[in-house]
Amino acid sequence: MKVAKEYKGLVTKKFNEFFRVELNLKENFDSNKKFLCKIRKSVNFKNQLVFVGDEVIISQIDLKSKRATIESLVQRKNLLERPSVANISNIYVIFSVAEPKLNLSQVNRFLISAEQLGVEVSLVLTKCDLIAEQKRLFLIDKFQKWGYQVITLNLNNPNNFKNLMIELKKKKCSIFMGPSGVGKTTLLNMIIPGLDNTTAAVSSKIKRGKNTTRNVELFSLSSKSYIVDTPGFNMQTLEIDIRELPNLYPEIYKQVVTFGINCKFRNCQHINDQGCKLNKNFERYIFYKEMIESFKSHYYLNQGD
Ligand SMILES: Nc1nc2c(ncn2[C@@H]2O[C@H](COP(=O)(O)OP(=O)(O)O)[C@@H](O)[C@H]2O)c(=O)[nH]1
Ligand SMILES: [Mg+2]
Ligand SMILES: [Zn+2]
Repeated sequence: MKVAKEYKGLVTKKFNEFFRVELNLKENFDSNKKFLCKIRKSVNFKNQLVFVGDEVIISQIDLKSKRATIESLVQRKNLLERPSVANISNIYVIFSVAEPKLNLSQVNRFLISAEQLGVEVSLVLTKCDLIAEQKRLFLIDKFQKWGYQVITLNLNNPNNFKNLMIELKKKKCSIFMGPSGVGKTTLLNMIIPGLDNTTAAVSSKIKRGKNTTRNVELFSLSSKSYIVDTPGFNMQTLEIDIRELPNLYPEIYKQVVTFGINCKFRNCQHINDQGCKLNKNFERYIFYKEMIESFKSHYYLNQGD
């Protein structure tokens, strides 16, 4: 039984030349929402150019065999690399407040890396059961001043987790990003019951192979909300155009966009005081300045040869 119409669907999994495409419609054929698809041969884009998270137009929907054909790719909003996922709406940068110890410079680099995608970035602090309440409040305040929404989690207090779930269900497509050991897998297992990814403490050797070879996949949290299940998403390579760096710090771009500060030079790097209007009285300025200076020394070195 084939359906004549074309529908827009979401690629939630990719295996070689096959794609799992989910439809999200009122007339979604009830349980027949997921289809195994191949790209139409005559179409001028290749398998490698369609990623999990992409929206595609499918046709030749066969309700019985649950097969369909991908006709075209809808223009994507963004594309993350390693893992390749299209159309992310939210990045949650995850760090533990202890074990491993919080490293501010590392948090800074992850946040900058996340900002490069140009989507909403939030910070999640795990393992708050390991610190005093006062310290937790101190950290929330610190990172709010960095310009971020901060969500704190404590495995012993399920209420915190409930709030995160409510938030995730409002977002289109979220991904967790953070160094290893901070609790990303633990969190995903709580969010997607039955997923049973291997956490570090349990696994190490036995199941590591299985964990690292798993393909990236989207899991549905509500009718319009997905989370990326990825075993090994750390940090994008920091290949930043130096001129872009001010746009990756909320403390800076808010001054420019919201308050309209107007430095003397249009491409002001906010390093020298000459004609610079940026209020540099914020904690991360030192990280910013270091990064600009390291870019510069790199640039001059290359110019020298
Ligand atoms: N005390 C405490 N331990 C946690 C919490 N979340 C995760 N862990 C532990 O941290 C370790 C690493 O977690 P895992 O999810 O594998 O981290 P990942 O490397 O980021 O995926 C495991 O032993 C977890 O049980 C938490 O909120 N509190
Ligand atoms: Mg993990
Ligand atoms: Zn300036």
